[in-house]
Amino acid sequence: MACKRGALIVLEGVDKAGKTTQCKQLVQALQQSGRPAEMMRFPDRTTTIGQLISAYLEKKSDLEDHAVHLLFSANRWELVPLMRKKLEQGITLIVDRYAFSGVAFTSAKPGFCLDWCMKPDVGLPKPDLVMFLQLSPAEAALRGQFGEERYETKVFQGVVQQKFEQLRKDPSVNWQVIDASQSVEDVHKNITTHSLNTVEAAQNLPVGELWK
Ligand code: Z5A
Repeated sequence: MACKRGALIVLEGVDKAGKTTQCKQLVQALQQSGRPAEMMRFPDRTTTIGQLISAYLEKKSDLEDHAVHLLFSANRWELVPLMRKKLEQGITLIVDRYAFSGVAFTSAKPGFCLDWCMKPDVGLPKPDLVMFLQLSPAEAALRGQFGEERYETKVFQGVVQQKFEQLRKDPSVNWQVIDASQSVEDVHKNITTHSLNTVEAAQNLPVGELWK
């Protein structure tokens, strides 16, 4: 007898918006309320593909821009069988970055358009909810300096922010913009409310296909 499926919930946002902090707290809150939940993050640096990506982000290797975009996408696809299995088992997945980061970061590079960047991720499991943690560059700066990894510069992050804005205009995706400048506790309350509604709504619906 099939059980009710888990929801696929994604947190997106620019650098230092608090995605990881909120993903962890949300998983805990769902578990404590008796709803099975697990966290995933992309890139998943533990796989063979993820290790190539990690070396690239840490600037230990250089990869051609199209090639690394396809690796980020392949890193999601390789986890799809596991994601589907967990969702079918009734486990809600809280995902730290997904295809939207893939598109926003690559399309922020010269010579790339959104359309080309979206293609490799067409058909991925479609999130039931994507929460975009909105934070201005000035507020992000208060949370510390940028790190040493690739992409961690003010100018590049500004272009990434604009690309996310373009992606959020797509009505086929259930976007919720969250004010990430509030305290950790207030952001958590807001995110939990949206997530509980989504977990209830998703349980009797099939998993959709992204951008199809
Ligand atoms: N990338 C890509 O190019 N293509 C793809 O397909 C994918 C990703 C999936 C992965 O970085 C890089 O890969 C990323 C995009 C690119 N590049 N960049 N930039 P990552 O996943 O390893 O790391 P990250 O996602 O960049 O982490 P982050 O953005 O730096 O952090 P965060 O998860 O949003 O925030 P946090 O770690 O939870 O919090 C940051 C700090 O702020 C920390 O000190 C917290 O204590 C503090 N914080 C959090 N919330 C608050 C509030 N509410 N108030 C005050 N302070 C707070």
